[in-house]
Amino acid sequence: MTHTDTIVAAATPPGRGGVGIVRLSGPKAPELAAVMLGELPRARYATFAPFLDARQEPIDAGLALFFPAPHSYTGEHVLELHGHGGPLVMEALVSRAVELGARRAQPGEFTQRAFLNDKLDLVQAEAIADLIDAGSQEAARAAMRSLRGEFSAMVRGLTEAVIELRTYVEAAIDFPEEEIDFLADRELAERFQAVRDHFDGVADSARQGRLLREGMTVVIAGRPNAGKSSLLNRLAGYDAAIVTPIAGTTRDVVRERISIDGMPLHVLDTAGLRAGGDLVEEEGMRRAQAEMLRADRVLFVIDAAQDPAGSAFREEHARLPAEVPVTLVFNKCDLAVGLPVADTVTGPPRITMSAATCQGLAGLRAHLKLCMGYQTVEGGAISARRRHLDALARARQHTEHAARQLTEARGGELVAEELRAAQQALNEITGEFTSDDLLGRIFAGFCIGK
Ligand SMILES: Nc1nc2c(ncn2[C@@H]2O[C@H](COP(=O)(O)OP(=O)(O)O)[C@@H](O)[C@H]2O)c(=O)[nH]1
Ligand SMILES: [Mg+2]
Repeated sequence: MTHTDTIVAAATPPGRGGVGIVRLSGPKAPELAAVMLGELPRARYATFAPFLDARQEPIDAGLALFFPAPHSYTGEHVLELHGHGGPLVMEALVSRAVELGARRAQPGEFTQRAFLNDKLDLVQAEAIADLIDAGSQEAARAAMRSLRGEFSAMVRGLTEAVIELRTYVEAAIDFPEEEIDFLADRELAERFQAVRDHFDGVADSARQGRLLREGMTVVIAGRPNAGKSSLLNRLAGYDAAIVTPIAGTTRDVVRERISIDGMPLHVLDTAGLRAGGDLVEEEGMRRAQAEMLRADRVLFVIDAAQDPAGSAFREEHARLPAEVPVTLVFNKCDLAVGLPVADTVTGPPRITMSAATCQGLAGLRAHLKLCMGYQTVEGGAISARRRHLDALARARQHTEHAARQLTEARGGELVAEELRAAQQALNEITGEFTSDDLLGRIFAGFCIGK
């Protein structure tokens, strides 16, 4: 895949810095280098040169690096100009390149070209964005593993297992007189089971990888004064939200991004749920409801001293989104000593704690990790996205359909067809099979200049 146009962008973030880098990629890069630098620098050597404007005046002077195709990040001719990191210098260099026939790059366009030129697969391209966006050390390390190809290798291994199964079935179709016996073979059932187990292993890693990247969102809800904002502050480790003994203090949604052992946690504190608030509080409650719909979990905080039976939850239950899981947090246990906190075996899980003394806080953190299935992975996690999980789930479903065709209909053709579909879904992950639409969506999430 060759592009006819040459793209340019600042590769370093906007703002001031010691060094700023402008990058060009495409067929015109050598020609532009010759004009802007006076001559084409030696390939892959750092060459000190003036960066010239149209009147041959230096815009800046710095290091020029030329990477001839195909041995570059994008696989095309690439020129890097390392100048002084000021926004005006960077813009002047980009404008000069545009004057000379380059085009300003779209977000992620350099990496998209690298993908289209087979420099990396789609999972690796996504890992680059994940590395740049990583919110914790663990997430950065996981992105690096995906970038090195560990996740791609897992997906390819799984794809090969599916192909092997498919070949086995297709061999049977070629010999129709033996097909029926063959499809009833125990060996085939065992092979199906092995592929299923393989799916489970890869999906497990991918789930952890997605958690590391995206984390979970929890909404703190409950009656006014139950200690919701105090809980947010304890989880955040500083006073993010205003806490007072006055009911109705929190009116807007307060958001904090924290991490539990590397798992990003988005915590949202909301206005207390009660009847008879003023207009602002009403709006706050409406927003709280909207946030709960999008959450992975609701922490319903109860004042254990005032309401040891948790009747607030029973009263509000119907107004909480039915599909979002809830944890009941019995707060203020420091005041509730001796009070029996009503215990039920059924219903949502319960945590007893005190935002004042921090008693039970570690238990709540462990509980949040547990209910998202987050674990610190031995040997290291990889980074993954929802897109990967969806494709894995689809591939798995096709494999299950194939297994059902086998046991119920004994139709070899249909088994093979489903396995083909499974293989195609897996190919979407690494990008062997993609639509322009999907590529557009993936690379639009990158920063400009990457
Ligand atoms: N003793 C005690 N007081 C608490 C605890 N949590 C919160 N409070 C107090 O309860 C009042 C209401 O807390 P706040 O976090 O604003 O509740 P919210 O309305 O649910 O956000 C404040 O005076 C807090 O200091 C707790 O665990 N123990
Ligand atoms: Mg509050």
